[in-house]
Amino acid sequence: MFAKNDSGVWTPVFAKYDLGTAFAAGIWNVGPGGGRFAPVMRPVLSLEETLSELKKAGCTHVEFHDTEAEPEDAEKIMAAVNNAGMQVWMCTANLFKRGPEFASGNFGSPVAQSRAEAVRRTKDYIRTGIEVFHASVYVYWNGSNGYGGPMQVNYRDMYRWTAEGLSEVVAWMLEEYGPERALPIAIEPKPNEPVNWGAPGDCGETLAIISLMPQEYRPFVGTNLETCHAHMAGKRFAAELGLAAAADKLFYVHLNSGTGLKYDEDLAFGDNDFGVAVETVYALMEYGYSGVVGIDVQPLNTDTPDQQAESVARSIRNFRRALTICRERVNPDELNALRSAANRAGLSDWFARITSGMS
Ligand code: GCO
Ligand code: MN
Repeated sequence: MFAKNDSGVWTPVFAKYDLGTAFAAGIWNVGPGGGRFAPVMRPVLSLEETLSELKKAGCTHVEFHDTEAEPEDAEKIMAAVNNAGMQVWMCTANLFKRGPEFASGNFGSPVAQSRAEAVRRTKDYIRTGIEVFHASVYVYWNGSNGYGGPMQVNYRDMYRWTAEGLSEVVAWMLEEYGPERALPIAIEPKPNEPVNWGAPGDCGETLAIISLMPQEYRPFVGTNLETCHAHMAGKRFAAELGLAAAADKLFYVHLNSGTGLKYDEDLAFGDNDFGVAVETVYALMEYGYSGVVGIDVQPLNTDTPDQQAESVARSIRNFRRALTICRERVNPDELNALRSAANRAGLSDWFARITSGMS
């Protein structure tokens, strides 16, 4: 949903929530586990059981890929969401693991048919998001978009095609629904996995792609930044949030954590580096983020059948722990005085003090 701001620019209008009171997670955040390096550890849950687990973990909203909630099943699935006393916050077309058509990428693929199919599926699921889920945001995660080695793509064309695909989707959405009913589109960058080099790989590349779109379409596209993806790109997550906020493109977030320049570990928010959680929550406060907070995590391999949603629950508990620290221990005047004096020694000591609770 969009409304014109005082300068006459279309601006996304999100439902407002007190920070820490509204959380969303994709139904893929719980599950049996298993894969190349781990056995199946937990039973497969029904949709109703998954919704119940996510709600017990603290979620008020839920997210779907079209591969988990096909358009033709959406009405039935929405009834289950309503029965669970939840709402859909985000929906997203699976442009990475549906079939061979997206093996070489999606909007920016060198294969014309893949680009066309990415546009078609995205339009289809935006329609479902608006008409059935009454979602608040649509996420385009780059997924397989990118390249795996030298000379596989014309890099200039890959970026231009990605912008063109998004522009075609926005043009259709505005024609079909008008700005008042249009879904904000949040691009979720990731530097690699499943593809060797993902495009866009970080917030800066995301904003660059938006800048390649015709001016009239740019207001309808922003970012959905994910903690672990930022770490994989060698970025500080709060700095990525700051860049998105500087461009008024902080549409949504996916919080989790990882242990450094590795792979997408999808650990619970606050795991391994609680200081990142504190800085992230403070950044969201500083930038006035007031939408639902997205969680995008996986169960730990060691999580037992009754810990299906424990990573989601711990993420929410850690978010609230960090929020309490930010609200009760951070004195903004003290912080800003340390910043404006570039007293980095003082800031490091201050950060240890507020996160440890020790003097
Ligand atoms: C990942 C991504 C996904 C996306 C999801 C919705 O690394 O797998 O984070 O979980 O967030 O496809 O956009
Ligand atoms: Mn994600």
